[in-house]
Amino acid sequence: MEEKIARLKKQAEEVIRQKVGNLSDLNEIRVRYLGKKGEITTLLHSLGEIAKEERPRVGQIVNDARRQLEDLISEKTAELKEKELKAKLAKEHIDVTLSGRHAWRGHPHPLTITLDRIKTIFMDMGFSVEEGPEIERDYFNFEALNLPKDHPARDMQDSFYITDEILMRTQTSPVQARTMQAHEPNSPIRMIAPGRVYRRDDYDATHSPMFTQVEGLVIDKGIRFSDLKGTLELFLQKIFHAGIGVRFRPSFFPFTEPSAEVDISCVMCHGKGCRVCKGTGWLEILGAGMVHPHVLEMSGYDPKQVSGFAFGLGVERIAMLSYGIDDLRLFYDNDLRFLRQF
Ligand code: 2NM
Repeated sequence: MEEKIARLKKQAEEVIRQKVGNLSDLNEIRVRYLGKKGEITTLLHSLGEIAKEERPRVGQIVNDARRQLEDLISEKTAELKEKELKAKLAKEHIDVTLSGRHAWRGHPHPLTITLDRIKTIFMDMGFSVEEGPEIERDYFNFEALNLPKDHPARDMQDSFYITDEILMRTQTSPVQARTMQAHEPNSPIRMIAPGRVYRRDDYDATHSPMFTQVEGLVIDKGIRFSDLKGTLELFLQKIFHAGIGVRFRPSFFPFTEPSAEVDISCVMCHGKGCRVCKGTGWLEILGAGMVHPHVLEMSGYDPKQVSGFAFGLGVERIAMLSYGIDDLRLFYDNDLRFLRQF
């Protein structure tokens, strides 16, 4: 019995000292010798098999062996815990000298920047900013704007119809018609209507089936063509630069009479003639005119008492000329290499 105890103890001590490398192995050893069915525990239980006089002495030896093993296991546990902590700290160690990861900071899209600049210029001149639906009734999109039934824009080939009566708006002027009808007849209006418009078109460097427009409308007693000229000249000086050349050419729109197309001197060559202005020195930038009497009448205004001017421009075109962008698709493709430049 005594020999067996000494052998077991020696065996356990050797394994703990030399073989055990982690806490879970150590626990296995503890269970094997000191657990409920462990070898030392079993020895204690078998004390009944030896002579009565021998029991206290042998019991003492087994208990001593058990206590010493327990002490050794505690010691080894502390040692292993320390070792595991050190390994963990080494693995999770943070290099505080490493530069931090910066958060991505977003910014407005170049079209939004351009539209905001346009809005600010008109708001500074006392214009309100009005919005309306992109899915519009044929009546507001065409009828109320004096577009005849046989006008090419009304063709299925040129507009996105949803039903015979409903389509994607092809311009933002329906917002002007809606605003006039929402007003007391003949009350003054000074508004712009920015937003997306839709036309059946190819998608290439200069065409898109969706683009962004700003249309403007001013109605009051005694509004004249000179008000149109002054307002648009000031707008163009502010959106491009002071002193830019501006010229008005006669044109035609169903909703205005007289109508004009407005050019600026080429922003690339300053009027000398280049590829962008196709050698003319001028760039077409706006359409405008005095609101047609019939358009005023249809929305409840009396052309004998008030008059007005209106205009329309493309936001993409202004952004392209401001930033020197030569491909319209860059605005819609969401390539961060492009967008990060603004
Ligand atoms: C343009 C050119 C000329 C225009 C007309 C109207 C309204 F509602 F008053 F009739 N809104 N916008 C207009 C006039 C638009 O775009 C090139």
